[in-house]
Amino acid sequence: MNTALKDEILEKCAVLDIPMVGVAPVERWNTPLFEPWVPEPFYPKHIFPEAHSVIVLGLPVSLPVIETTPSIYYHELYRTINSLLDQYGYRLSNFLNQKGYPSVFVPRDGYGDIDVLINNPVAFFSHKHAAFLAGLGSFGVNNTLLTKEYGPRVRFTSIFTAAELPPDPLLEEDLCIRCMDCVRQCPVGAIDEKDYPDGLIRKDLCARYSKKLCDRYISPCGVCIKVCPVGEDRVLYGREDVSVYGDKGKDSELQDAWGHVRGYGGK
Ligand code: B12
Repeated sequence: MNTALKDEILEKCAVLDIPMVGVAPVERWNTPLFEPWVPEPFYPKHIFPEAHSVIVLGLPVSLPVIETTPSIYYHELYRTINSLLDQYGYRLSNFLNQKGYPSVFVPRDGYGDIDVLINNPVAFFSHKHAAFLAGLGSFGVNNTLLTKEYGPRVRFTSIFTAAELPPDPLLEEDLCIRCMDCVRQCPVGAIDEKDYPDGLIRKDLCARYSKKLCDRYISPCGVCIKVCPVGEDRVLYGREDVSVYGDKGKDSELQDAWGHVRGYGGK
């Protein structure tokens, strides 16, 4: 195990202001931790046979911005985070290549257009499973990976590397509190009350709604990650009270601010 190299990677990530980094050995995909599990062609080793470890990076989605969703504000933030994830993945894989460890990064999404996902809502590699196996979080009823730091308001990318890096332990805690706010507030009723993966979301409904928002320049939706009460980011922004997203919050000054933002930049 190359501990010195992992320290270098962590140092590099700290310099780049990447707050979440985890490492999963590729063997972790071989032992399904629940059913259904990702099929074998989606395993890192199947995609990049040289891989020994998967490094997962996470960048937060700023809570006050996603609170305005659907909006041009969240749309632009989403694009910025996506671009940074791809750039950091590319830079880190090149850094490892230069040190003599064959490495490649996987784009943070990996689809041509939302139309593709309406018919086939799957990418060639799942970052949320990678993040789970790298110990960054646990699955929520909303089908996303919840983290202690940002709840589900974090986007991921993964780097496959031949380097044998010390793994991070899986998170033992179950972070989802099953409040069902994501189920109640999903604008298209796509989320099932059952735990993941017994309750898989209605991806067709979610993707079709995203397509509608896309036509208005204000995709994606993200309500299910906005309303989730989990995450230390809520303490930073003083947003522990999630009732502000429901009917109770109708008259708050935050609602005025969100309404204002939503009035511009999209159609
Ligand atoms: C396709 C996709 C979508 C689709 C389908 C979502 C879904 N739940 O699968 C749509 C358009 C609906 C969507 C919506 C959203 N997405 Co999206 N999406 C993706 C994408 C590109 C691929 C995910 C994928 O392949 N899923 C399919 C499988 C892996 O997921 P699954 O169905 O839960 O898998 C179970 C079973 O189906 C089975 N299985 C797994 N793989 C396969 C494959 C096959 C063929 C079969 C039959 C079965 C199977 O095993 C799993 C259980 O162990 C990823 C980026 C990436 N490359 O990982 C982002 C990603 C999952 N999305 C993300 C986000 C944030 C969102 C949204 C909040 C929108 C937004 N950005 O604001 C919503 C949330 C929807 C929700 N509540 O799940 C984040 C999640 C971050 C997190 N914290 O978990 C990701 C990881 C993007 C990123 N780089 O961070 N998304």
